[in-house]
Amino acid sequence: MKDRILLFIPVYNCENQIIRVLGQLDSDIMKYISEVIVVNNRSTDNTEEVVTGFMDKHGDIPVKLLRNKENYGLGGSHKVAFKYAADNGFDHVIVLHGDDQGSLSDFEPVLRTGYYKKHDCILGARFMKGSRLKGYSAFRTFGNYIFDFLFAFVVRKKIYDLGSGLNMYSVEMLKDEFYKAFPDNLMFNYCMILASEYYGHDISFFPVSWREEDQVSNVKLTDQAFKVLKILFSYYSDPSVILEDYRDKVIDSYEAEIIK
Ligand SMILES: Nc1nc2c(ncn2[C@@H]2O[C@H](COP(=O)(O)OP(=O)(O)O)[C@@H](O)[C@H]2O)c(=O)[nH]1
Ligand SMILES: [Mg+2]
Repeated sequence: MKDRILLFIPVYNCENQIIRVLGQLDSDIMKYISEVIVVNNRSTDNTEEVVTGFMDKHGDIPVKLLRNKENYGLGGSHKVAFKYAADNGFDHVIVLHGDDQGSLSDFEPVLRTGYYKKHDCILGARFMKGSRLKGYSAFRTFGNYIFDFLFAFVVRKKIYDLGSGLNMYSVEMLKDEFYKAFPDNLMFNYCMILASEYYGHDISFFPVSWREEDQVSNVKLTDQAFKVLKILFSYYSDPSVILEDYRDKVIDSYEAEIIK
């Protein structure tokens, strides 16, 4: 039987970029994807109108628009989407950020060859042989190499990205919600890397392209760097810290309403 693959697009104030992301959903890539969910994390701009406008024009593309009950952050949006994937019988879920920094077509070989079936997660890598970066300063690239190296040391496998915006997960691996108490913010992906070592998930990196043009990054570089190091060192001294609750606010159930 054909795998059921869900494409999850997290969006937060992406009114200018989301139309380009949805424009990537051509027939070459949609032949692999059963459904697309755009998860709006309570944007304050016209992101939703742009998405519904696209849906009206392209009735043939199976897109749904969901709106989080509260602003859950990027990590929280992952929790909404992972649960949706499990509840609705999907086999795999692809994450593609809604701010048009990545290209879904970079995963076409992964999908065509069935490479995704061989691993629990395929992580898009920006800092690997074959990766292509546009609009990234040398400093930022260098910083990422250092962090990848530090994580690699702790988890004892090669790490080529701590969290790009293009990743693919097997839903089987996500079913027990080991990630439920991970941070709801942009730190979510760092914990997913540590979890891969703790739970023995089989992760594999795949080189992707990444661009920064008109996007507004919400990562505050130094602030984030310190927080990441703190989690990394505490995990290094005692891996069971991964079981702690990393959220600022405990949420029992991450819920989203289907808008359209
Ligand atoms: N910053 C931020 N991004 C969110 C949130 N919810 C969903 N997102 C989406 O998460 C993705 C990554 O966020 P971004 O700020 O661009 O981070 P960066 O690309 O890693 O610098 C984008 O597609 C956002 O639209 C949120 O609450 N805050
Ligand atoms: Mg971004």
